[in-house]
Amino acid sequence: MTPNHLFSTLESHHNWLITTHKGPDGDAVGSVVAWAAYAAQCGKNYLIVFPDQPAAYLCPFLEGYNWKVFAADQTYSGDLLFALDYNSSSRVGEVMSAWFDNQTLPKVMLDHHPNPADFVQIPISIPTACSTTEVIYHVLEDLGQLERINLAMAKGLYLGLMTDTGSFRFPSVSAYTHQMTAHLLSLGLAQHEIHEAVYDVNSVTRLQLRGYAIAEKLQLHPAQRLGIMSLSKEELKRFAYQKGDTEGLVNVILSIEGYDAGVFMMETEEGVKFSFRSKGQRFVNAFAQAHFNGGGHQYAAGGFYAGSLKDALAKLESLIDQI
Ligand SMILES: [Mn+2]
Repeated sequence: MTPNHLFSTLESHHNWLITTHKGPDGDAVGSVVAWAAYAAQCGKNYLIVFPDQPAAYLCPFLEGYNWKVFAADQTYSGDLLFALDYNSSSRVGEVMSAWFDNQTLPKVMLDHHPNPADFVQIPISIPTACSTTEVIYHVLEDLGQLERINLAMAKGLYLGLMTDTGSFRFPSVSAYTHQMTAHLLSLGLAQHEIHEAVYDVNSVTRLQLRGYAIAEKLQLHPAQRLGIMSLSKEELKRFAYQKGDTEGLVNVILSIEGYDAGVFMMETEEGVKFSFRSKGQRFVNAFAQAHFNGGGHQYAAGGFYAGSLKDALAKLESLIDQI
């Protein structure tokens, strides 16, 4: 499945630029960490370039790595460019995508989002993989490089697996996922430390924001088996919102008995950000794409509305039977 020329491309380039999508999540950070650690294992120089600052809880995973947040007035030199955990250059945001598209160096994508755009020379897309770190593992297996995986790589690979599968519970988890996990644990990986680093780092205001959203801001639509949660700029400010504070909050809706779809909406300076989640026979990516400039996976998609929270909510409510 992995193109033959990938190996020769990796061999013949020594300065790797590693990028991931805007608003990097656990899989994005896990992927770049695993790939950077692999670069180091192979004796390459590398630089990780993020479109924006990763959330605070993910920064400890980046300790000791060479990474920067993209700035339009800086130059980033390398001879091979990697796009990890995204399937179109638009996913790095307007400013960085202009830079990305202008680069003449060879580009490699490693990703698991469906329907990749044609934006790199070597696209490696495995939509059935539960995370991009699983794609990376697959590629290393195809290249006969599994023995190169060290503890540093294992940490990144596990971080992506754990976060993109809701701790190994989503339908995307396969026997292969668990075989990969078994290999990572056999290297001495302390998996409980990764769970604690991601899930046991709540601030009091973060918990209070989540409690408030559930208690006061959850609209239930039992006939549609759908819940909608929304937070305004003022509400976020009241609870000293920090990036990442609302991550996974939308999944709470899916945990309600009899509900199989959830929408979380958050007001920002630019407009309203949406997170759509579903399970079972219900899919949300087509809806997100058709109505809210978004897309993603069948069960997890994002979206955006350029306008007020009130208008975004009104639009969503008018379309409620189509979700
Ligand atoms: Mn992912």
